[in-house]
Amino acid sequence: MRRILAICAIAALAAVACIGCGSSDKSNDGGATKVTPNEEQTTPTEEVKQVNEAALSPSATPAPTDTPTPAPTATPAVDENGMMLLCPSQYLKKRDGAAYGKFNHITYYSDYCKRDRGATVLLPAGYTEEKKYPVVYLLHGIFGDENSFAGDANLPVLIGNLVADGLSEEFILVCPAMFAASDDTAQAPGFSAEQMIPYDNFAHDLTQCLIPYIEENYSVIGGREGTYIAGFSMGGRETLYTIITYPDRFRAACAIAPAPGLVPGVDMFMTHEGSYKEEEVKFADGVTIPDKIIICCGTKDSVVGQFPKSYHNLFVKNGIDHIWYEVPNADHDMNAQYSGLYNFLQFIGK
Ligand code: FER
Repeated sequence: MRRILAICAIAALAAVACIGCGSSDKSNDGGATKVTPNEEQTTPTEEVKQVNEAALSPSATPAPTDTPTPAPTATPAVDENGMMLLCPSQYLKKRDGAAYGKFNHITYYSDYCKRDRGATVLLPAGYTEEKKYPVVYLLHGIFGDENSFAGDANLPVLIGNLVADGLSEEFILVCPAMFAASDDTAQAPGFSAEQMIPYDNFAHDLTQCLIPYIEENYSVIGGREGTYIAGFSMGGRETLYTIITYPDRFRAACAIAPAPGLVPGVDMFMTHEGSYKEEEVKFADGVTIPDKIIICCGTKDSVVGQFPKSYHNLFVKNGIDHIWYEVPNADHDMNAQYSGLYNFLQFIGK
């Protein structure tokens, strides 16, 4: 209920600000606020397929004219860094010969928050204690929780298909609840400076409590070598915050449509004090840092707008090596989310 109210609050704020003049739906999407321009709502899979196909196929052949017309051009499928701009729609469909895992809910004691906290875990379909697996921590959007990604039936399908095709190694996916409230911080998510603190604090809960719990209770490679982090929107922002704060703990990172607030800024939701000053967003000399960092965002993101691009510009300015790309025609939606994950999950073990 709290989640629905919170989503309504985002939609209302967006409407007041006159952006995304259409319906808003945040279900089943890892916390994504999906703003659909005045059109019938479709299932995520249909929506992804339609947008993917529109973006990938050449435009219809124009009627013949007297003057020669240039050949129609398709949106490039892959960029210069090897990023597939859209997740191919067949990766979101179940197929024979691939195995798909199921999410389980777990509880761990957070010594940081001094309370039990939840997470969901997606083990590889053939999980066995005889192997040691990498772990990907996947962070949800604002107002989400540990069940946000677990409610997305496409996610195990995408992962199973990537593994079946040998594009990803088998890995354990852990989806935490990010809002790491402790007694001295805000107790509910929202758009105020005070309510940003528990989100940022998750970096400490993750590194001090959740990662050790997972390493103790599952058969994992562990350490920096076997630990990856990614997130969507608020989860993208906290992915960036976490790797700036704990650069030597993660092998690779991916921030999909990262929300504002890592550094000072103002948007339609709030004034962001900034978790870091711009000049602090850098890695100290000699520190081990993630091998790969992706920042990506839809070209039509009506919620976080140009903030992801501004992070890209800041990373360039501060000399942080990373990959930046934009997802053609994607809003703050599943197309952006699956595109980022499709590319990022192929880094696992490489
Ligand atoms: C904001 C804009 C968007 C913000 C958070 C978001 C904390 C997050 C959106 C999401 O997670 O979908 O200004 O501030």
